[in-house]
Amino acid sequence: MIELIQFPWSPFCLVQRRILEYAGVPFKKTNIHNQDRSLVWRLTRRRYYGVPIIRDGRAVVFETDDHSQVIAKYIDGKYQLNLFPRTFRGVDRILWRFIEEQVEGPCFRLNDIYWEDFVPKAERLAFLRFKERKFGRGCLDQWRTRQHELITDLTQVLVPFELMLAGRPFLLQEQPHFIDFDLWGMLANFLFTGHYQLPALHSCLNEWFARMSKLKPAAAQSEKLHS
Ligand SMILES: N[C@@H](CCC(=O)N[C@@H](CS)C(=O)NCC(=O)O)C(=O)O
Repeated sequence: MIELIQFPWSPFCLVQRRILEYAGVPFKKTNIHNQDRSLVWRLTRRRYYGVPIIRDGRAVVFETDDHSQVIAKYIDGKYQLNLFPRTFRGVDRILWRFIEEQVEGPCFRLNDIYWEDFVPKAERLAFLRFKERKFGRGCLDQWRTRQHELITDLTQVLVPFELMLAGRPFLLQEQPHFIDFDLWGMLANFLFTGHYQLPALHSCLNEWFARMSKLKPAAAQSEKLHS
């Protein structure tokens, strides 16, 4: 059984969790502590400390750079999900960079404003220190002060996706593409604590998000198509 090693709120982990759910196979989720990456470090033979990673029997799969998508491609190949069709090769890379930079930026900051909701007490010191070392002292308070501005930024950055969804059920085609899962993960991170809703004016995006959240496993869908 595949094991997903993760933080439950991480946008990148949410992407892989949703793909595994879509694959319709049983998988195990192992949550690690933000400040204790020893399991990841050990499994990757001291080559990686980020999350997510997956373990599948003797194989341990992890990203090789910020935009490599090694894990998603591994799951895609193993379960024949066709999430990276040839038609969009190249275009998909531009899109996932945009999603993981421009969309992820406001999403994780808006989620982190409520960090005390999801970081256990014992891990808060390490979490705060990690954030402040990476984004500067007082960053979480600054994001709280800028909350409305960040929501406006997010609304703006989602416009292209709303337009893409005006004419089809998923972002690029009639079936979900990796890009759908990638955007879903960023937005699921934004919505993680339950303090927000997706911008109401993006009605197609709201419908798409609900569709993506209850997507039936790929195998069940193709059985339906061929029955
Ligand atoms: N592009 C990577 C990004 C993964 C990533 O940034 N993970 C964060 C958690 S959300 C992490 O573990 N970063 C390293 C660290 O926190 O030290 C992916 O898609 O998996």
